Amino acid sequence: MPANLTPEYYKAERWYKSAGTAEEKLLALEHMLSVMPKHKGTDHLRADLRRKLSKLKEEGEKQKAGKQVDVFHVPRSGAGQIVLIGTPNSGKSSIVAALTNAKVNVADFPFATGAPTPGMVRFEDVQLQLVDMPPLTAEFVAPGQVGTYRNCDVIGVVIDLSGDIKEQVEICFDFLESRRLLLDEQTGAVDEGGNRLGRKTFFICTKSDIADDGALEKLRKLCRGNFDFVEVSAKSGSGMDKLAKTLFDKLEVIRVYSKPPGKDADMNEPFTLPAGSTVTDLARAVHRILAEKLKSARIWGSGVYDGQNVQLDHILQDKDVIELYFG
Ligand SMILES: Nc1nc2c(ncn2[C@@H]2O[C@H](COP(=O)(O)OP(=O)(O)OP(=O)(O)O)[C@@H](O)[C@H]2O)c(=O)[nH]1
Ligand SMILES: [Mg+2]
Repeated sequence: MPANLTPEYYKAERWYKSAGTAEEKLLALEHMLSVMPKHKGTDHLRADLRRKLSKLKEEGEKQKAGKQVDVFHVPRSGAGQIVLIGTPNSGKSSIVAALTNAKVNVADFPFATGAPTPGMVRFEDVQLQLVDMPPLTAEFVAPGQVGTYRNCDVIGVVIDLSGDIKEQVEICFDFLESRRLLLDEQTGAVDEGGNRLGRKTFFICTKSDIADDGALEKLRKLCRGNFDFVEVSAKSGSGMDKLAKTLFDKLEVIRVYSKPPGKDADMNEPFTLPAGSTVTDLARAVHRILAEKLKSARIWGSGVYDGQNVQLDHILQDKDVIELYFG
């Protein structure tokens, strides 16, 4: 009986074949099983995939003891991590060079960047991590590359507005969709353990200095879903301040300044916390053990009186100054 496999299944199969790590292979296999039509024609294939899956799980348990170095794993730093994606020569390294001190390779030939390269972007009083990446093409994605995206907070899709916009969009969407990295209406994208697979995504539209009029509009029309677009030029520097702000906004973090009782707050070193964090969350960030002894807090900031006493479950706002009292 024919298996009659769907395009979604073949997409998942490509994800499996290009996966560079056991974790990613496992996710891909689980997805292949979940999108495979269930009928007699697929019985054998299903059994085969289940076997592969349990073998991978067994091997994973064994390997946990001695982990290998993974060049695609970029340890996080600062208030959050944004990783760039794009086709060759789209201008990824130029953006990282413009916003950070990282030593990246900008060149007018493709595949100039061979490994993830992080740099720190300063936005007001916080540091954000921006990661340059090797390019994607329709034919080639470095094994393991998906791991960098899976691990980040936000994905920035870099599109060269002076290039073939349709082709770039197709290549980037194909990669992100097939690896379940997009957050869209269908993908609350979670794996079987309930872990989130998708990442927030937005578009950085570059080379605006040499793009045709209407290039950005063309890009907007090609992108299915609800995305933000920031237009920049690494050559002229236009749009770079807005991009730094967008990187901060996309991370959805707040800055909070801790104030010792009776003294001024240290306004140079904010704590960064996920938006929606409470006074207790801040106390945990300040000192995990002391947090249990937190008794009360006073806040200077938006929506409160100066020095107002607040409950421990009070939700903090960006730029609040807080005095914590421990018992
Ligand atoms: N005119 C113009 N040229 C740009 C701009 N940004 C990048 N370039 C040029 O485009 C070429 C490629 O830039 P890179 O930043 O190296 O591109 P990349 O995406 O990192 O390339 P790969 O590492 O190969 O993926 C270089 O010659 C840059 O000088 C821009 O905003 N305007
Ligand atoms: Mg590069």
